[in-house]
Amino acid sequence: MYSGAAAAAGPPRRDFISVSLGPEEPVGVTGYNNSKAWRRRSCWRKWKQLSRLQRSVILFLFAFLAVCGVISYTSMGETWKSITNKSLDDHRTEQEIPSLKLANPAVLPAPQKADANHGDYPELSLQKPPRPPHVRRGPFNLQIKAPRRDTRLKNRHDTVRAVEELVEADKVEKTEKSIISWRGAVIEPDQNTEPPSSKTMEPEKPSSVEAEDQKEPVPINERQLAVIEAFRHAWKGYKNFAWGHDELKPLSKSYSEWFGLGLTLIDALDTLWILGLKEEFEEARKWVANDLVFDKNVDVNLFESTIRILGGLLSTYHLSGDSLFLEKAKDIGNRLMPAFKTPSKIPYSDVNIGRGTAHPPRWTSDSTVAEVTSIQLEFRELSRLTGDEKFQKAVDEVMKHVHTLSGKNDGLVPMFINTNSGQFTHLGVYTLGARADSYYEYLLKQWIQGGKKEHELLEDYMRAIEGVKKHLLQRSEPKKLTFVGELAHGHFSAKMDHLVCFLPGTLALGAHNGLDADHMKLAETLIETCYQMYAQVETGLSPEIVHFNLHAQKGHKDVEIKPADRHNLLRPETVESLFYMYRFTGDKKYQDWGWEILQNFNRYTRVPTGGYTSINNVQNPSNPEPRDKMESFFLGETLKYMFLLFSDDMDLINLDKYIFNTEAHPLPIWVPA
Ligand code: DMJ
Repeated sequence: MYSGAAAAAGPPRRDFISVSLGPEEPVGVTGYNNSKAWRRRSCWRKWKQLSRLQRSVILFLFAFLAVCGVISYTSMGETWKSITNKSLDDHRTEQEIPSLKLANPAVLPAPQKADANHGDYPELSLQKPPRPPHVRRGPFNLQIKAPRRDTRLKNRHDTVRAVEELVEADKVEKTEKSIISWRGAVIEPDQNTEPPSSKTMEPEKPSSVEAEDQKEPVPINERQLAVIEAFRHAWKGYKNFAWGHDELKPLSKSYSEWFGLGLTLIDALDTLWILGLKEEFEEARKWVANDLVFDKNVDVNLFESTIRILGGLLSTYHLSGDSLFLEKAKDIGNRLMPAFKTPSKIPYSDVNIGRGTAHPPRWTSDSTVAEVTSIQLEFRELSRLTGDEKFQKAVDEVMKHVHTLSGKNDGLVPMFINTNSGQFTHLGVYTLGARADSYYEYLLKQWIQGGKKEHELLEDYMRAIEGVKKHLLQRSEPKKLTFVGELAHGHFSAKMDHLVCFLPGTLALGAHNGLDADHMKLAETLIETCYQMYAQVETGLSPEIVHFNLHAQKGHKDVEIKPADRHNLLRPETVESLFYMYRFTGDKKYQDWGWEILQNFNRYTRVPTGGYTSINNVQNPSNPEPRDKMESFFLGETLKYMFLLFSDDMDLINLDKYIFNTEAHPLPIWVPA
């Protein structure tokens, strides 16, 4: 290019040309000599041939170019540095996120990251070294950091959700730093709305457990030993044939899966602890530590996994002080949160804990009222322990919403609620049995858990008990047993599920906490009825559902059983209520009734090779028709309540310090009564 310019120019410029580029003679005429020495000599000769003016011009041009070069180098350098910083920041931010994830896997909403979006983060390489802190430059980072997160998120399927996750993660991180104090299982009245201390993340024993440890231990009595023996027998079957699976099938010596999460093992953890089965507890703990993985592409029922898994892990954390269980609780808690992403905020029944998606059952967009209103104790406690209010907020919102709904009948609620509209559906049917039962239980228990301050809960509870008295109570013939029936579009039905037998215990608990004394009276009459549901049956075991006789008929007992209802699933409700009744009255007849029931479980449901089984026919002692399934609540609830019922230690799980969730997992009361 410079050669062409020279051809058109006058003499000075011609000189310039010959100096800068051209060889002295055309290649091939004199031969090509490209040695360094030749080139040096040739250049020097040329330089010497130039006039002084020419040399000065050339030197001046060189100097000028040099100055320009220095200036542009400096400004390029800044730009380059900023680019370099930006890229280093990218790496740091990318690393920050996985490292948050590693440090606190549970507080990040892990499900979406787990598998679905793995491929969305190719840039999140842990191998890229982070920029050392001293290289950081405030303004650059401030400008770059926020968009950086957007860039990281841009490939995600659900950007909104991803942003929420990051905000949540940041919130958790900040809250954990700002937390100040933690006093174990019980917090001070004025602290109960404050975020808990970051110490809660450490394996510190809750103070209430320490206090109990300091007392003289009350010796275990014979009936308790019988419970321990029964538990060991059940555990033997589970361990031999179903270890790490959901439920034991004791007859076929195999197992069944529901969620594939070791349901029986988790449900049984705190029972192992309370019964003092240390070796078995350690073994189970090891399984939780090494094998319990929630990052699974599996649909779980929100309610069942909350009461059994989240509840079981939280209570075991409180009893043992072992932070492993809190970490696992946080993990499952986070994975269940997508259930609340519905138009009405009434949660869906099912959540895929691996994918982070939730949905209602295939045939309806309704959820069950009991299910959406009986997850509160667990999520509220999870918020208190983690300092992350999102869990409590989600479940409190459900209660507040249900509080305002129309469609109740004197405080009694229908059985279904729509996740789109947030309204009750299938109006006009009222029961305290399946699909509504624990709504009433959790009204009272949340009120107690929170230090008896949440008046709407108490209001709803009191109104509902009045509704029960007004619409559902009747007396049977011939024994005049008071029972709780059902109401369908104005028609009373004398049908009572065994599930309703939670009610005497709940009423007694309310009375113990200062509610009407006539609640205790009602509890006493109802527990008698529940006992009769066992005593009047051939095997001494209650069926799933009974129908009471309203009119005396010769040769008929109070209790009638329909063929479809005569199964027994090893349910706990009556034993649970017996435990409360004994605790609050000290009347040993309740222990004796429980003892009868345990013996009948041993007689008709015990499988010699290990485990207990639900049965199909409580009316046939010679063939109760074993079903080949041991439900997880037999270990989680039934045997636990038996052990506590028989205990001479009235403080063993003190009812002024603990509130049992609906799966018998004790959680601390936030303010001691
Ligand atoms: C348990 O899972 C809980 O007690 C629940 O509230 C009702 N059903 C079973 C036990 O019967």
